[in-house]
Amino acid sequence: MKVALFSDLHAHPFAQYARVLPNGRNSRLQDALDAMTSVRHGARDAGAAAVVFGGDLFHTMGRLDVPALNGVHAEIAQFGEDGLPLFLLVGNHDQADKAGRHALEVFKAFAHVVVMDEPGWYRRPRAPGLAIYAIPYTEDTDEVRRLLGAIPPAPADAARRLLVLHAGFNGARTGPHEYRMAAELAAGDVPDGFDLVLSGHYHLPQWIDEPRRIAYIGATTHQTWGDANQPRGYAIADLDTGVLERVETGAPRFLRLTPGELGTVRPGDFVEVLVPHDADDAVVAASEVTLEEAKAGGGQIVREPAPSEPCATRLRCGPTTDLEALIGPYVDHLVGEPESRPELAALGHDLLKKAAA
Ligand SMILES: [Mn+2]
Repeated sequence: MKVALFSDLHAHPFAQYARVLPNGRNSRLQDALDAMTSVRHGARDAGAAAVVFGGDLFHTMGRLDVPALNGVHAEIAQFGEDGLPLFLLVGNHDQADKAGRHALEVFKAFAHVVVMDEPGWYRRPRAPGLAIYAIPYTEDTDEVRRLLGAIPPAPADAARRLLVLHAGFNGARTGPHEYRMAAELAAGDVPDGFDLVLSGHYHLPQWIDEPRRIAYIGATTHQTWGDANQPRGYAIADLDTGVLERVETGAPRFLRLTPGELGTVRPGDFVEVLVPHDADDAVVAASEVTLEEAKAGGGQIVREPAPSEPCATRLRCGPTTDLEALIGPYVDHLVGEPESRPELAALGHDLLKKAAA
């Protein structure tokens, strides 16, 4: 049995590099909607029994952008025409308040959609062999751990069992701008008995554990510069073999490249071209032309920072030396004029005393 997976869509009219399309829509929102179409076609072509979404359908917490809601609503309706059951988990960005209200409520009206907004087992007659235990996002990791320890037995007639959550896992790699939870789950918190454990939340698709039992689905598209050069897309999971096939959508990517790598740019990509700090203006101009010829959707040429002076000397202090003892050698190292050193050293000692108080 195959299942199509996507997560962290964050459908939103992002302003950066956005154009207004002939249909009046923000192009960055359209990119997310087109990615949903890719997931639907990928699921159909793979013969998937169902589609599972790992949370964060929308971007802005607590309120819905009207074009984003209408566009996502229309895409979700299309999944029904293909006869595919669509299981939607509530992520933190979909939540509106602590009382449990969320942005996915409206989709409960679709017969093919299952909104997983409470911990529990979820099933659909169209995918009779599949049972999904879902844990929607909560910031209380201890509560998630408690729920994981108290999962009721799976329905006996379910041949395949998935666990889907939206949580932070210890050891996961995250992008530079991603919010990392203070207390995270460990792979060992997840009980056995599932064919696959899937999480949304962190945007980099990856396995969490060595036996390849727990995976981050990863975000569907690139959203910000924090995503640069990282893989994004959807996945087709074969629950009989445990193999997860990752598929990129055609959505624009955020890329940071050298001029020599510009051949990898697809039309529409957002590209930052890194040139050496001392590149002459001709190199910069040539890169600008190449970027334009590649039909990038936006971007710029950036000079790399000049390399800092290599460290010629080391303070003669061991790594375990206490801070008090470091001040003298540090001031000697930095300050050229010997007559100003005592005053600065005294200031340093004074600051340390204040900091310790
Ligand atoms: Mn999230």
